[in-house]
Amino acid sequence: MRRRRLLFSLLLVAAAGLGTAAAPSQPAAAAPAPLDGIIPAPASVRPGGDSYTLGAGTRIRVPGGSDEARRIAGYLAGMLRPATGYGLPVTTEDGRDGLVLRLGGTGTKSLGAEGYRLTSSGRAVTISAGRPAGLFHGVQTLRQLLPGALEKRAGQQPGPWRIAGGTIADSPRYPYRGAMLDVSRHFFTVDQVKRYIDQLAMYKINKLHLHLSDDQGWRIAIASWPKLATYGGSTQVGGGKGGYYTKDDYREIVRYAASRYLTVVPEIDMPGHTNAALASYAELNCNGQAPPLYTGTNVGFSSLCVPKKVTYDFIDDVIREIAALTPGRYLHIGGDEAHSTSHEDYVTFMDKVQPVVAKYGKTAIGWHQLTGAHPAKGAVAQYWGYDATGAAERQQVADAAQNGTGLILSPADRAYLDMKYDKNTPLGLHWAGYVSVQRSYEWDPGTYLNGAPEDSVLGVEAPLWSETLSTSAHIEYMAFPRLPGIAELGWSPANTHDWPSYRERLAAQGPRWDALGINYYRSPEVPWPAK
Ligand code: TNX
Repeated sequence: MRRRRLLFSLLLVAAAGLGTAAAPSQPAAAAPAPLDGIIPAPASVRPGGDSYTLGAGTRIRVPGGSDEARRIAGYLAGMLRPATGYGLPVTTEDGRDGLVLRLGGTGTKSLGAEGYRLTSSGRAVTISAGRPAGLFHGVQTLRQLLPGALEKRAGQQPGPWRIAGGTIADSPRYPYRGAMLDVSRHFFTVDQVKRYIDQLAMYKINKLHLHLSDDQGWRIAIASWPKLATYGGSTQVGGGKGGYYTKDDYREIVRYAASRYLTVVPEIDMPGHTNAALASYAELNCNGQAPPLYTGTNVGFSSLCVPKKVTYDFIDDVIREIAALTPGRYLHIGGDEAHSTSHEDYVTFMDKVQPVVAKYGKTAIGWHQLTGAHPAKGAVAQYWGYDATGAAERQQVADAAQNGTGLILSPADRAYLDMKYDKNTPLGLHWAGYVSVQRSYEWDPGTYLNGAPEDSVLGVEAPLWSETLSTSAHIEYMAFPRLPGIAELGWSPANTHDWPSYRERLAAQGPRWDALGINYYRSPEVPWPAK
């Protein structure tokens, strides 16, 4: 049904294209975008009735007007005004026309913490939700239903600004839909992180996992151990000057993410991946000697000193200070590639560190190696294995899931945005193989890990490791167009999964990304419209 509808609208567009062959400057955008043409695919779509057209008289109504709903209305207005050129005043007056944002009210409870309903007719487009996050996600849907030229910031664009008639009722498949940014291998500024947050929000991603420490750099100020940031953060891969977030910088990231309904998940990776900390404080080393700072890309050579008491004083301070900056429930403790820590030490270490996370009121997430130790009650494991991962390792993760450990799925040969698309990709790595756009999309989080109960899966995450990436253009080239696919796997019901229609929907994002200045990879797998 969905496919037939999409095909039909494509035929319409194609027919419109033929009809205007004599006048190529005429935009072929006569029909508004179909309601099921967005990413992530909505849970349910009922098209029909007249479309709505934004006009000079359109008002944005926030009846009842909680502060948060008003703020979202302001965000929507700010998004629509530049390209439409319309005033779009925001009012708390109720009414049956315009763009209406309704928070609470009848029938919205069933939409859950993040769901929304969007109803469009000739008179109004109404977005209803039980919670502000749902309103915000509904606004992202509305945005995608309008032409990509909406995103241009070079003055008024021609329009028309039409939204197809019908109803969307939508809520996510999974509560955890994350993206990780490695700010350690290369440092990214607050503004660069905000730019990525805005891009993630378009696709209803709700977690930003920041990989804040690694061998090459410690990126967050810790008052009780100041040299971590000032010395441990003073370089990066390749020997550049690195950087770190002051606590105010970090609060600003957390605040900005929250304004886009993303929660920040901070990660301090340990006991391995800790050279920057070991270089900053000699006493953290078993031999009492600080190693030099590291600017290469090897992994697995560093370890905190498991038997020393000072190690746990250090961890207590770091986790206390970071927990205090973290409104979300999760705190990620890494735990991957601890190749310089004996298994026995690793288990001892995790037994000691997980209670510290709980003591400061947070839930620990670890890379899935944590399942080889004793995951604490309520702990979450992030699976980053791939097709070549051995059966025993997979089984260990599945067994932990059966015992109550929640899972976040980030299979490296599907969800790792730092993997090259193919052998010609100028950036990225390929230890897990090449990850084409189709490959990154074609898997089901619900059935991916054999033996793991379906309800153990909290969601998905797309990590972006930055050994080879140092600019926003680099981030975007690797994330786009694969990130929206992972976002869709996290949001959309399994029965919407369909590569042939997905690639058409993805292609339709191209003009929007062009307008936003996103440096995406024009993969030949996707039928992009000509520029
Ligand atoms: C493996 S994935 C790592 C990272 C690297 C990444 C590069 C994981 C938990 N550890 O240290 O940056 O591969 O793709």
